[in-house]
Amino acid sequence: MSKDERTSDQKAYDSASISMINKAKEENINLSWDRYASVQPQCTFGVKGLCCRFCNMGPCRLNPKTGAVKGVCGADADLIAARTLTRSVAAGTAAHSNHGLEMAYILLDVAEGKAAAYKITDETKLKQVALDMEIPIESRSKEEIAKDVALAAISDFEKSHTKPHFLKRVIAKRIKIWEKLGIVPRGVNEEIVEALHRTNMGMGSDYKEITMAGMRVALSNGWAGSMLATEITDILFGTPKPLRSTVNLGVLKKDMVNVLIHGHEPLLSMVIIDAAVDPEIIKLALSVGSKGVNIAGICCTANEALMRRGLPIAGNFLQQELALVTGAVEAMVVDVQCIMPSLPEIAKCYHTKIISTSPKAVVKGAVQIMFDEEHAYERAKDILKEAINNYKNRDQAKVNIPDKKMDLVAGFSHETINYMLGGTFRGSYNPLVENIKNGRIKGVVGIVGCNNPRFTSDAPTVKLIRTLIKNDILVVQTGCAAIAAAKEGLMVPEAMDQAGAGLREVCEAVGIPPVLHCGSCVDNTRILIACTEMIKHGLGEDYSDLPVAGVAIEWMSEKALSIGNYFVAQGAMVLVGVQHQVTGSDNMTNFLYNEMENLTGGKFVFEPDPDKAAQIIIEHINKKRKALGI
Ligand code: NFS
Ligand code: SF4
Repeated sequence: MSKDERTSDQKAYDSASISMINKAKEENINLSWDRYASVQPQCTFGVKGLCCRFCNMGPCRLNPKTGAVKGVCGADADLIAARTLTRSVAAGTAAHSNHGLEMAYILLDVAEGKAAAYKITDETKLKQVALDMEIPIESRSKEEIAKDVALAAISDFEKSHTKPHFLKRVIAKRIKIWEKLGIVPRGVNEEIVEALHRTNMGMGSDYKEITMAGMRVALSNGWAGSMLATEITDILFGTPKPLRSTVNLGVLKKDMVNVLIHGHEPLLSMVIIDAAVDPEIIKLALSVGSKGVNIAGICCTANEALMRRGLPIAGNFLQQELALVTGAVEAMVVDVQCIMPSLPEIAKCYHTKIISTSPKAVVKGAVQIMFDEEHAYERAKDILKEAINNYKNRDQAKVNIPDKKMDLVAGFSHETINYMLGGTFRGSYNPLVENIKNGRIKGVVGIVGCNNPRFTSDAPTVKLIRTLIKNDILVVQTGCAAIAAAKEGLMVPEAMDQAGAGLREVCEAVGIPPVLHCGSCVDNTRILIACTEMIKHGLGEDYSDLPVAGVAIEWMSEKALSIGNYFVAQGAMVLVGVQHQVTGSDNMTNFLYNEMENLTGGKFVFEPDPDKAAQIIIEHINKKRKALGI
């Protein structure tokens, strides 16, 4: 396999990652960056969206130079690019939404007394959600309410020809825009199925229509699939409140049994955190000569547990392999999504056990301990015992835990933002809106998504954030991009020193960092709610009026495509650092990056350079401010 010739500091930004990349090289271990090099050159037909494999007359690769301007069926570049994109958006929507559906079924089990490891933790949130779903709450037990909420949530996925309940939360003017465009979303499963149907061979051939269907399926993610995942997770595990924690590979402990939780659904991992303090588990951990069990996380499962329990985070997406290279991990417990298939192979170089827990994501070469909600606590203990018994196999000669970790404050749900910026007695978005109007805060930018070996991992995200806060732009974050910023110390109140004078003043008064961790990728829906609140508190009349933008500069996942789409459909500008695979079609490129603005008020912008990206965003925010007369 060919190696990535970039130096380690060209591959990753933080020193902990760099040192583990070096260690992997010494130990002859291939990482994502090496595999990225090995697949070069990447297929230009794929990159440009000019390859269709949707039927068996193909695959058809279009190449105008050789006269291949249409597929066998007659599909042109516009159509092939549009269909491929919309299918990816449907797949990303499916991932987030299937996770949301899973949460809804657990809530139903809890309401029916069938899942002993879980309970209704946040009754206020439960009631709020019930009210938004028009479910009665007067003189009813929380279980009765929860059952109706769960059933209503399930119907948002499974029922056809209905609209998701949370569309009631959307500003009316925006619904009118969607009605005009024909993109008011319906049930999530229906939207996904229809998107797959629409993109078959011999279906519609209008690229714009198919792209807009992609917007609609994404909206069903934003206002149903992902939003339900967030709300139900809050109900079951608590709505996040600010708390302190630590981040980066240095959270692993030399003298403890290290267990990493990795993936996206917090159902098992939250119970693992509880089980780790079970006297039986502590006793066992001490009996093998360790000082106890240390749990830390990777990716969004980690973000979920960080937000609600202050769980330390070992790293983001591209650090999952590096965590194993420390040689100090007894078990990495994986559930669903963003789990590299390479993990078991790398784990073999050490004593680490990869434990696969989701029947939907059976990882080959892993120990299989399948999650089961009725016996969640027992499964969690089984997993911890497996890890503890593995401690004796740790080869100290191979252990190197980078001495690098950073403090952070996380837990910024939209309720928290409301409460913190609104003052002690009465939460409100008024002060935030006032600070935007008076210019102390120029705007709000959501910086989200993945990291990607195409870049020096995390570098563009972090550089962009530093420039934006210096220019008085408040940054809100989710996903792996949030972990990237946290590692650089941007999520502690002291980071206000790096902010412009106006933003600094607000951070100082309220005691918040200039960069707020809002959670996992499904929690981008918290940003939708925050934007809605800003409008309700007098900042413009529609989402497209707001001085805000979205960014997923290092994105790689189809989930990020779906998120980007729902923000553009909402009326936001979304900046990406990797172009959509549509550039072989001038029409599609123009549609997404220009013309879309005339339809939804939002559009995609492509700019991988963080300095130029910052300028584009600042100009955009200034333009929106000017239009608002502020
Ligand atoms: Ni989001 Fe979370 Fe990370 Fe990207 Fe993957 S973990 S759901 S997809 S890589 S941000
Ligand atoms: Fe080729 Fe059309 Fe089949 Fe796609 S759907 S593979 S373009 S014939």
